[in-house]
Amino acid sequence: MEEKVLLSIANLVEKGDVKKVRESVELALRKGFSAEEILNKGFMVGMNRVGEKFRNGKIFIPEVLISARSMQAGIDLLEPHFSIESVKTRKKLLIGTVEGDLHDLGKNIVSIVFKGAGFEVVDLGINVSWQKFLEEAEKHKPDVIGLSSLLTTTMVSMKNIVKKLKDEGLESLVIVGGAPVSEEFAVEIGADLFGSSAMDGLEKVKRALELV
Ligand code: B12
Repeated sequence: MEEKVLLSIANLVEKGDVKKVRESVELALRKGFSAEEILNKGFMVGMNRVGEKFRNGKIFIPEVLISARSMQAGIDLLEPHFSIESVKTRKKLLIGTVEGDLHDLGKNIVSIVFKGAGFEVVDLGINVSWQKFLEEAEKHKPDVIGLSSLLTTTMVSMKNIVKKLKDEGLESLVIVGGAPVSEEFAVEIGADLFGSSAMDGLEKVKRALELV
């Protein structure tokens, strides 16, 4: 029963009602639900339903965009609620969605979760080429580089970017994620880590950097 508010967030994301999504997120936070619960049991449930309807041809791109906009509005409200941890050494994450791919909600969540854990985050946005990743990595010298891909077609870009970064001999850890990406794929393309979610990615990075 107490989870009703999370179910209603899922329904509102599905409908794409920005105003009501914001109101319900605020209500859920007041009721004591964590940002992680709101994300996983609210937003993700709603967005997966949207993905399913889209795949079955029941809705089209404009509806998906409307839902995505309402979810982003909710994510913005969650940002201050991802716990701020004081990490002794301030580490840096460089992140972007790979070339050819315009999906950014997952990447945005990864960014705020890492910020919440005390990382400095440089977000390169969407559709980021290997040249841009390389140029920015040389400029910022990040401890970690995060790549996001939501399309099976852009997993090829991901593979190419990892290769270029590794060929260049950069010392940054490379972590990959996104719905079609798997642990096996990460190993196959030579990435150092795979995150099935923003939280999973954070845990793995913290362990690799010996922050825990
Ligand atoms: C929203 C959406 C869109 C929106 C994106 C808006 C935006 N601002 O992002 C719009 C309408 C633009 C869109 C467009 C398209 N889309 Co789309 N889209 C989706 C949808 C419904 C949701 C994706 C999403 O945001 N999920 C919520 C986020 C939070 O989840 P997530 O990204 O998976 O992220 C989590 C983890 O994966 C992980 N993660 C993600 N990245 C990273 C990175 C790192 C480093 C780490 C550690 C973790 C991590 O952490 C996150 C949470 O903790 C999915 C269906 C689905 N269920 O995934 C389809 C989907 C991805 N889209 C699809 C398709 C086909 C398209 C289009 C090609 C459609 C078309 N014909 O034009 C275009 C492609 C445009 C392009 N070039 O990119 C297909 C892909 C099929 C495939 N296997 O390739 C899907 C699966 C829909 C479907 N069922 O068919 N889409």
